[in-house]
Amino acid sequence: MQHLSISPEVAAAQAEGKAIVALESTIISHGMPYPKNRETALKVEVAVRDQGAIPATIALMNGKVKVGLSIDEIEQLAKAGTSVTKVSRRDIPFVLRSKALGATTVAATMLGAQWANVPLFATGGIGGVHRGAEQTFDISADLQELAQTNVAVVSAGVKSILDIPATLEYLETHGVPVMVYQSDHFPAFYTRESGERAENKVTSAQEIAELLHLKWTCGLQGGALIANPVPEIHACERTYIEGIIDKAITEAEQQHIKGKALTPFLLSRIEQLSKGQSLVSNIELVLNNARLGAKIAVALKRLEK
Ligand code: PSU
Ligand code: MN
Repeated sequence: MQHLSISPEVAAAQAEGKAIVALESTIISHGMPYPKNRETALKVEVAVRDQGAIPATIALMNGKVKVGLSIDEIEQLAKAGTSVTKVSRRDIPFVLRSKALGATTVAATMLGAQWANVPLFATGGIGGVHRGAEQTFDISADLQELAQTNVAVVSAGVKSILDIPATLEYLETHGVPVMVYQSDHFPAFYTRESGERAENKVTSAQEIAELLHLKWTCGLQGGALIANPVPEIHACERTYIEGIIDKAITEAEQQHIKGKALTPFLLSRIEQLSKGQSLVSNIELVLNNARLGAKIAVALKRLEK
């Protein structure tokens, strides 16, 4: 891909056969407030390194898809916040042409990772089928990307700003493997349970890597979703956070917020309404996902060799 710019560190890691973990940038610009977003993005990179892998945060800059950002570039994204363009698959050509700063969603980060031959990506939460999608048709492009791009995504499940059963049905229809790490319950981001059961429980990073390797050596196109429940001590109380999510959704409806603005609106309202309590869970689950992601990336590299 001629519009790709791989950082020297990531390029060296590739040449040496080291494991790499892709990381998204919309979570920095639109997912958390400054300066917690900057602090978290940098901590996530350290968590990946501690497990023996190299972090590759992805964003659009100066007409390139950049894989591997410097501390200054992360700072720039964190400070600019929601003034940065949120880039999903459809937005890539526009932002490359304008050379604007673009923060990649799960979908666009998966594409950047695939172009750079990085099969593993860790984040907080993915987009999915929104509640009321039977009326609005609001289904995140992240799900379609999981169906077609060969990158596995580690997330803490799906926030209940979304219709979780419908999201799981969509993934099933599109042949996306969903595995839940060390739990019988599909997690709902802030909480370890969503009411949906885990159809495929996995117990180790090695097992996950073997499943991914099998999928791809069979020539099965597309990604996989690895759901990693938030650690118990950092989980939110379910009825409390559900109440806040319902309130945020009602406000979004009243203010006619839709399209690409909806998810960032809900994320920031949940954070405000919970007086920062949800942010603590959010940060901890992202770090937890980075650690698991790095372990899987290391195990995958070993299988490839
Ligand atoms: N969900 C979260 N945190 C996030 C996002 C979703 O819990 O930061 C971001 C991700 O970048 C995801 C995007 O890919 O929102 C989905 O946006 P949309 O629903 O507009 O597709
Ligand atoms: Mn949408």
